[in-house]
Amino acid sequence: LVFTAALILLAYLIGSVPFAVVVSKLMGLQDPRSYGSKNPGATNVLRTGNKTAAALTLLGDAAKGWFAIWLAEKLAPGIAPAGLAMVALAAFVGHLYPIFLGFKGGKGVATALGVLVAIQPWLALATAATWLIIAVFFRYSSLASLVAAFFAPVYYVFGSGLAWHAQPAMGVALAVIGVLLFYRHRANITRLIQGTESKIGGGKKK
Ligand code: NKO
Repeated sequence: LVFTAALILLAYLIGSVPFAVVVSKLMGLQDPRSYGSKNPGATNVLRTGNKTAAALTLLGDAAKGWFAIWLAEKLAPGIAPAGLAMVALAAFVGHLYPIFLGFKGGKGVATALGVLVAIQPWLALATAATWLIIAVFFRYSSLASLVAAFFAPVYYVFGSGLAWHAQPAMGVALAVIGVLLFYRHRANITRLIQGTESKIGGGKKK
């Protein structure tokens, strides 16, 4: 149990590494917390026009979610489903409230994707496809994230028995991740309703 707690803490620390800030610093770009939505995330880094930096941010933030779970399974092969669900949640929470940024982090979309990849690659693919479809049709990154976050737990539960066996604890963790993701997008939700949300590739508010 102490070991599981240590793995949860480790997952939180891994999730806390803010790739938007790290990548921007390494590439000599402005701190993403100073422009656009002020969010340290791939979408906001894209607002600099630097697609490579945005892609690296997405990759890094997703990789850490995947890595936290992979590492926990590696270090504790027999970890209980509830323990692993806590590890998944901890990595996600690390991105939202990172100790390295004074607990002011991102919105968790890329990190949640990484978590899904570790839990169930097909689930991750279905969720990412959902994100992409909404993004292509509506051009709002935030809207795509919200729709994907709603469907991820739904897919997880309803896909159970078809392609995987859903663990109740992990289902709860995904639902909590979805709720937190919505909570972190509340300013985006307001902007979407008001029609002032910025579109992907738009650069600035319409
Ligand atoms: O700057 O407030 P902003 O407009 O930047 O940003 C809103 C945006 C923040 O998220 C990001 C990350 C973008 C990642 C894009 C690829 C996502 C692929 C689909 C993953 C969905 C996972 C949700 C699972 C929840 C359980 O939203």
